[in-house]
Amino acid sequence: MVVLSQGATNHLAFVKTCKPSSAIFDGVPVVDLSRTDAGAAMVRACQEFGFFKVVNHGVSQEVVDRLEDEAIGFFGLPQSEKDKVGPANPFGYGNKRIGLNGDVGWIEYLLLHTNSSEDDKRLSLPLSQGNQEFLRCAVDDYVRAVKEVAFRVVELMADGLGIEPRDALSGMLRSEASDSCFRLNHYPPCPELQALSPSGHNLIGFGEHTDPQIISVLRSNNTSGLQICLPDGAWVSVPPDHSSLFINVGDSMQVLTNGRFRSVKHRVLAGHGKPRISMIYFGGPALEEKMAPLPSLLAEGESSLYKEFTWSEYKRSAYKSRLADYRLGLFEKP
Ligand code: GA4
Repeated sequence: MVVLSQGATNHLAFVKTCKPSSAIFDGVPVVDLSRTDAGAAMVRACQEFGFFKVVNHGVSQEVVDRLEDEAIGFFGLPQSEKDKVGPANPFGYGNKRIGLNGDVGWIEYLLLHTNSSEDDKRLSLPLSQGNQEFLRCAVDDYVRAVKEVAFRVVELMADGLGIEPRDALSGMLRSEASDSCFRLNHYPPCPELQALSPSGHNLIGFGEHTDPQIISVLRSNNTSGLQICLPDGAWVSVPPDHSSLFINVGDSMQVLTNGRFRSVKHRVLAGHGKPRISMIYFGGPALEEKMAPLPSLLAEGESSLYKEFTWSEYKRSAYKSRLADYRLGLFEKP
């Protein structure tokens, strides 16, 4: 029998589990950004999985390490200090509650605007105090570097798909008005709860979902937990790789490519022995941007699979949904 301490039982309300899945995905597509066939390799990966990893991405290890150290420092602060930056609504510090509609997970996080002055306005983040000032700087430096990767990635995708102009996608992300955000996640280990299900990873850290934006660029420490859903519906674990960046196709990219690229359903399992730290840039378009297939991509006679909507409308609808909902369903043509 597993005996839980009072502290652990209080936490049970936030515990969701899923069937253990031990399959390790050894087929993660790898795209080397220094190769001339990078665009074609991305197109193949996005059509099949909506997911791949990038090597030779050019983000300096020093910038990554500094942010990871700052993140560890922030999540290590006393709860009362972290709570001063919360609750996330949606920006700010969140603890076990995800979004605004009742989703929970074994996670704590900081959700930030990629434009720090926006955060300062909206959140009155106490980020100019003590070590949080360093955290904000580390975030800004990392985001600056990872945005460059995102711009290159979508430009190579445009090349691979024959989109004209080739900056049709990157322009959306480069725009001053781009509605992008950044999250730092900490999945603490939970040995007591893990004891309830000794078969391994099956506590939900972040439940299954697709990302609403155009693309997401994810980096994690060397701790497993990320799983993606393959086209046949099987969940597989992505081997961690702290020196590569993982790319998720988001719902908006699915629309912009009229379904040629699929947004990838993914989730994170927690409860392993080591804490998992991840940092994710979500590249989105401007609020007024029309979300419709790029004209140069449509074949003759091909019509959009989706009704007309703006990113602002999609975002509003996403924030009314639960994590696992199929959010594009409301926008598909009958
Ligand atoms: C998933 C992708 C990003 O992490 C995020 C998430 C957002 C949140 O955590 O506030 C959402 C989720 C995400 C999709 C549906 C809504 C909104 C939680 C939720 C239940 C920041 C985003 O943009 O959408």
